[in-house]
Amino acid sequence: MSRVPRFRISEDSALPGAALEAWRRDGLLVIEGFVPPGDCDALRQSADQLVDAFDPSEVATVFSTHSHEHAASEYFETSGDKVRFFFEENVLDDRGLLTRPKAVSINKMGHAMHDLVPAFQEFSYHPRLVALAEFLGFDDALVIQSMLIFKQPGIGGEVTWHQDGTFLLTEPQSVTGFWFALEDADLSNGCLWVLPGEHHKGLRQRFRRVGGMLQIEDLGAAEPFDLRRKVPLEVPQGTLVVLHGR
Ligand SMILES: O=C(O)CCC(=O)C(=O)O
Repeated sequence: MSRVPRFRISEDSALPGAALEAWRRDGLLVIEGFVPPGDCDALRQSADQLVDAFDPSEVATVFSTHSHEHAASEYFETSGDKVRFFFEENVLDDRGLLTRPKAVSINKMGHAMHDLVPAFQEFSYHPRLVALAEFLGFDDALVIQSMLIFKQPGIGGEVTWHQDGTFLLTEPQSVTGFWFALEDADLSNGCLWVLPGEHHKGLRQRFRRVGGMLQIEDLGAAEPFDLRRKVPLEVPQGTLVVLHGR
């Protein structure tokens, strides 16, 4: 198993040159201690308040007027400028009603907390992130989507191997993921797994609308993921993992 290097920012938000080399070589950059514990906790507290205020019957209304597949697709597709809640598989019945308490049914929240919720806005546009985007050489970086991923105990589908560029395709391909550990993440609670260097092989799939429905389309050329090199990324709270879109 290859070892993924870890870095820390200095007090003035700087990183060593070796971090840039790692980013280019591996297509990922692990920065421990990037977010102070208090900022992680504040974000989780804000998320808890959003969950408390969320009325799951809003989802049932969407689901009651469409087929399940159509409703799920529309609910997802129109969430880019909203704060919506997405459930784990098999927690909604045929009418879109929850079969267990909402707080332990949510898979993720998305996709515009960075523009709509003050604590997320402060977190997402923090000067240390601006400094990092400059360090990585991003030109005119924009925050286009935010997600908070819950890892519910005892329930939940696997997040399969993917490239974020499949879902957020731009010309030229430029999407970059900033994944923050809001609590310690390890093998027992659903840490990330990564394939260092795999981004050199190009984008494999694209998410697009076919016949009114979103589908995955193979882009052809690229070879399959080399899963022999997969690495679990166990990281402490406050770690940032920057992920190349390919
Ligand atoms: O489940 C996770 O933490 C990773 C999610 C992810 O890879 C993604 O949303 O693109």
